[in-house]
Amino acid sequence: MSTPAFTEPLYVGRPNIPPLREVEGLLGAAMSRRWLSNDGPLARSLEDALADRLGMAHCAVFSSGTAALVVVLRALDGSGPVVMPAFTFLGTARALDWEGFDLRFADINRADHMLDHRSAVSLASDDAVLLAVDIWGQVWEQGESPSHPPVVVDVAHSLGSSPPSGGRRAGAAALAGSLHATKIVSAGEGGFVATDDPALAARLRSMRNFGFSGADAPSGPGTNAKMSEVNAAFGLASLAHLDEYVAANRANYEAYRSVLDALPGVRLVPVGENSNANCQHVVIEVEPRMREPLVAHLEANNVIARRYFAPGCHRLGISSTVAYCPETDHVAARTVSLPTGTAVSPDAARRVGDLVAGYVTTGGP
Ligand code: T4K
Repeated sequence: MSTPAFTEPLYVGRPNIPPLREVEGLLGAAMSRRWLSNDGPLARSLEDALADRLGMAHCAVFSSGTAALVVVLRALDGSGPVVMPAFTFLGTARALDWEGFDLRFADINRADHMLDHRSAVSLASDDAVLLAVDIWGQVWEQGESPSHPPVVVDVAHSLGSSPPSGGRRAGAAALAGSLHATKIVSAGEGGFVATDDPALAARLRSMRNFGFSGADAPSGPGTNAKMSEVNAAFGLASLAHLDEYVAANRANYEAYRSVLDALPGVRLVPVGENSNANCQHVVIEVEPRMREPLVAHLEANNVIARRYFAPGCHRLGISSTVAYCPETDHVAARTVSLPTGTAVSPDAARRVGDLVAGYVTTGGP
């Protein structure tokens, strides 16, 4: 067997790591205070910093992005269906199904992999909530569609991105995100919901804390979805470096683009063409017959690529509604996610691009 191109594995989703002394400083203060969870000062500071960054009036942090999504959909009090794209992390569909939500899967646009407005609206009854997704770090915008239900946007991929036109996105009831280890800003595990609605923010805070609205004051339904101060310390230190992480991702995107742009047999999803996108994911499409051998070829060279997001959520057998999502099927059969983030240098990205280009142009297997 020939020598792999990389001596150490390159992963998709390698965490961005803030300086240890910054985490230590925050953690040390929490330890001195002997306050480790339940709406602690670090969690509150993280909420203020996230609200500021997202341009929203309120933010509540959670134990995970999935918990944030579940709680905000409960807090919106929708008894109707949740319409969501078939092409997203299947964990979201699994968790919402587990919680008893009636899911309807809408199709996506082939060009950018984002939720197709028309498909979503065609599935939405008057009592529905629309869960859109900022896939790969792009920003989903509501557009001019007149009859939208309330919109929650899953911003797990897009912290640090803004709409192509600049400014602030309009119209969403809430933005729900993830601070998982694999995200651009990490708390190890964590999530958040940002909203301009003070009543919704109060419900979110109560629901993540067993339904308490104050000490010994039960007020309604709830669970334990709180973020600890340990996670908040890591999240705060990490958030302070968001702009550096975006710059590293963008440099890697440009390195990949210099090799893969306009290459026959490969389509680089043009996430970075919006100069306001964080480029958290670098994704290519190849012919379905090429995908498995290409992933195996990369792996043999210590490049651990991923098949995000295959299969489409409509193929998991969890919706009562039969979903026809041909664009999702088309895309999910072709995508390969490539390593990026601060653990990958632009030079390494270029070399990974060369591996892809060399394999595809020689016709693969
Ligand atoms: N919405 C969207 C659009 C999402 O993508 C996600 C999560 C969510 C919502 C839900 O948010 P959370 O509830 O997770 O906060 C991973 C992540 O676990 C998941 O957070 C993420 N999306 C999804 C895209 O990727 P897996 O099952 O692929 O994880 P795993 O263990 O295979 O790790 C992914 C890669 O990251 C590996 O190649 C290794 C690397 N890695 C991972 C960890 C945890 C590291 O290098 N270091 C690490 O510490 O789901």
